[in-house]
Amino acid sequence: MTKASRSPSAARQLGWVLCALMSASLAACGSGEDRSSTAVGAGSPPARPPERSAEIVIADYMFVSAQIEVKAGAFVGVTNRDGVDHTFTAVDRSFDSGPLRQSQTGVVQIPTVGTFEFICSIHMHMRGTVKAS
Ligand SMILES: [Cu+2]
Repeated sequence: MTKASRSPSAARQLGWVLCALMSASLAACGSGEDRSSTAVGAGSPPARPPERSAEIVIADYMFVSAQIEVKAGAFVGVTNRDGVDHTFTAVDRSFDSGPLRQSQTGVVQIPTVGTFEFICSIHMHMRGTVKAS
């Protein structure tokens, strides 16, 4: 219930006039007191990395924590701790990290509700299951 008080525009105008007088025709009044002078750039805010709901580690040609449960739409991080490339790939291709090198982490989004078997598409015996509710 606070009433917004009027800004002291007189002081602001005085500063502006002084600045205008001093710089005369230079038009160099760069003080940022006029908010309309702050250009809003066309650039979008920096993209935040998606918040991950689960982490899977690949080690010794196996998915550690190979059975996970997440919400549909969740992001899952997969980190390869082996010296060879692996992937984190849904059997039905609902998601695919692509090849992950040693120490590389990929992030995939689980698209819908369902149970997704996943494999490493390079080593097809590596398996696990994501259950999305
Ligand atoms: Cu592999």
